[in-house]
Amino acid sequence: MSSYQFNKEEFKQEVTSNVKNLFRRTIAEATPKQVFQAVAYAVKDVLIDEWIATHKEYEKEDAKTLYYMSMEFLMGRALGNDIINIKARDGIREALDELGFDLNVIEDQERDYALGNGGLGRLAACFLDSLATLGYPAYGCGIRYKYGMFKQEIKDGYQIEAPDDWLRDGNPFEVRRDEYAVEVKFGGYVRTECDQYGRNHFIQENYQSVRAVPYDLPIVGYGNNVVNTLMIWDAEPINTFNLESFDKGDYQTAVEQENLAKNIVEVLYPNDNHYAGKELRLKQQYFFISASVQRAVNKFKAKHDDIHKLPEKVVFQMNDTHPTVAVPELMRILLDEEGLTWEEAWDITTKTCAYTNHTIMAEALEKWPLELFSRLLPRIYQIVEEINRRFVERIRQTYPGNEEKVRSMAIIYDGQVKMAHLAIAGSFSVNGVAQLHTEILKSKVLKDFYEMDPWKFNNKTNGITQRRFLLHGNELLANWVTDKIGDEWITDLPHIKKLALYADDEKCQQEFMNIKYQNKLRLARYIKENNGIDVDPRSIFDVQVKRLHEYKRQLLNILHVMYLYNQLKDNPEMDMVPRTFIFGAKAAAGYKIAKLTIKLINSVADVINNDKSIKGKIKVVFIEDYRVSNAEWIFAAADVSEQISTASKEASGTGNMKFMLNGALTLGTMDGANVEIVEEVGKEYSFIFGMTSDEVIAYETRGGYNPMDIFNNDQDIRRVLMQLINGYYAPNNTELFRDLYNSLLNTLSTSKADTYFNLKDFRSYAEAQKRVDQAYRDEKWWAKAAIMNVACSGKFTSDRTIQQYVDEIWHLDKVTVDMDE
Ligand code: 26V
Repeated sequence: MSSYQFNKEEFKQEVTSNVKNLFRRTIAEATPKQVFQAVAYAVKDVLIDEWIATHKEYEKEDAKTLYYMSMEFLMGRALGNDIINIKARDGIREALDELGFDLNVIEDQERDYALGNGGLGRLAACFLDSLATLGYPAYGCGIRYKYGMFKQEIKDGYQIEAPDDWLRDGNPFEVRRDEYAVEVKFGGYVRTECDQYGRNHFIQENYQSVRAVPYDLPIVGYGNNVVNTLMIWDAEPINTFNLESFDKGDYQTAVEQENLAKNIVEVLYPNDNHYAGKELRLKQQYFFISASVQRAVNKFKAKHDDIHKLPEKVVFQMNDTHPTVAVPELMRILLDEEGLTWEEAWDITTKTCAYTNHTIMAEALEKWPLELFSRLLPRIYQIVEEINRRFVERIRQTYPGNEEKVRSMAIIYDGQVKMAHLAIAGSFSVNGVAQLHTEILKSKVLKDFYEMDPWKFNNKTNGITQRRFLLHGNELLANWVTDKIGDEWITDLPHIKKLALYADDEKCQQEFMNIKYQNKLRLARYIKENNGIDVDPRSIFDVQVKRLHEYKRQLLNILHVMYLYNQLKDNPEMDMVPRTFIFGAKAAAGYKIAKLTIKLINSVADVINNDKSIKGKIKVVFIEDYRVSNAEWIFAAADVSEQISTASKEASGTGNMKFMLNGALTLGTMDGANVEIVEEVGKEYSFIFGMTSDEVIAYETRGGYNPMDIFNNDQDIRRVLMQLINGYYAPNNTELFRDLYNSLLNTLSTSKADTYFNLKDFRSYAEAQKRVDQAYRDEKWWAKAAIMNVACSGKFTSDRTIQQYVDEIWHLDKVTVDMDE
């Protein structure tokens, strides 16, 4: 297979001519931003040929195609990744040098594609990278939000949200595909007509509709000429479809439809793990699902006559319950447009759809009020009712006389449509995202469904792409690894195991720690520029970056910092390795306690960072606007990876894997994929603490525990908690952190206290932190442990995850693309 041959002189010419045509400037006059655009178009020029060739090949092979349906794709930046994957990074760097520009500066001009919240959206992005690299025919299907995840500013210690106008300067990589536009209908009512053969036809009338237009983004495989597609849908007014509404003077309808189109794709909901029941959110879901399902069926029908064969050529993976309307939407098309019987349609649908669960948090479960659901999607609702009727009938047949099962499993119950139940009923596969998570689904959360259809349930432990999170994000370490063991790890991560041979070698240890030091310098510079804080690159970089959520327990982390500071104040000579505690997190805009936690972290940072008496032994940094692009730098610089969720709550975590790959040691609970990380690298090279998930679940069944016992008996904890309400970190407002204090201790109100077991796990956490401090003093041991973490990270590549989805769920065939033909 020959791959793209980079020609430096041609490339320089193309960049120069792009600058001229786009901006009427010579290359010498161009700004970095303009050069970015010019470079992006030059790269796109290369990609397009491979993109066309890839889809020709898929057509020729008539390959089975995956549609990965997701409300979120957290892609980060494209340029740096794309030029690595076409193996042109070194060439382009040189070309830019000769034109007088630094590749790093040019890459830095691109905005993140922040079309996602956190773990679930980033997982989708890693999956697309692996699918293209492994050569599997796949589309990502999502929404082209006008505004992505908000930009976070910190003002006076508080989070301020600013809109992310990511498309302002245009997106050089996207291609609008007007020819694939489809119509999506909302509201109105359904009229039933009986034809001469006695068959019912369902006609939606008096509806509003929008025109869905797909924009394609290239997803570049690593060195294999494969370019897949992320198809994100934009909404436009339908006026071109029915101008009559104006003729009839129905001005109102026209305006409403225009607003509908504008609103649908306006903004990504910035909630993570919290269902709010917003009508617009359901509109977004049906909008992109109806458009994607129509496109998939149309594409299939263009080549095949027998719709019954759809499952042989098409598979829909639903990323959480957000795309679940794909089940009734496919049923609608098969019943109403293809004229199949219910049994035929159901057979096809349940062989085409598969569902991934990403959380056990009750507040994330989607349950739509019937009134809203049926008003917005009248025909879809009829179909869901019939799915439910038959499903309940099956439950009653399986468990005669057991109405409790009906209550707990029905799709429609208590005036709500339960999307998880619909997803399970309509799918041939239901998977969790880490071993522990899948076991909890089977034994607790989805127990009844597991008992009725055990064959549907399976685990697919998450993974991450080493191409972005090592090769791109940590070039120094990537080059070092390749020097030692060759470059097979880039497409076959388990090869990285060979590094273990070097873990005891003192010279290698020094080289490794020196690279870590360089990466810490790079992050220190970033922190200085963005936060104005000086940090010591020789201190331990102890990092917790992820969405802010009570179950992730950033609060436990900062309470421990407060405790450590108290110790240092009592005993300024205390022997400890200097530590920099680094946080990065966005809080959902309406999540009060999460926002207050950010304020607390910043208030503690203010006091500690300005206290000369502790001689810089502790620093606290909150990195503003944590996102994919700065995450790459943060992982590269970390010594300690904080993975401290309440056991059982974090379905998998994927940040934990990115830290490990970059040689940070895990300080964590036995939760999510931490369990498997520890299994791979060994307990001796990790710092594990806290309650197990069984213990947590046992307490929860008993109604919690009483944190007052700890408060009354542990003077250090008591002191820290009192500092939340005595103005220690808020001299002008002693009440500022009262809600945090109450969340830990309040036994007055109906809400339970410390439901995430912060105090219960505190001592064990502090003790693990002490072990970190001790361990870091032994430089050789630490270097060895860090290298062993990198060496044992092989399992956590998303290439492995994708291969398991392919083998056990999707059954796709690999395709090769040769550019010589
Ligand atoms: C849920 C909701 C609920 C309705 C409102 C908007 C919204 C937006 C996102 C979500 C997703 C929550 C689930 C989620 O992100 N789970 C995370 O998935 C990661 C990938 O599997 C996994 O590593 C994390 O542990 C898990 O928290």
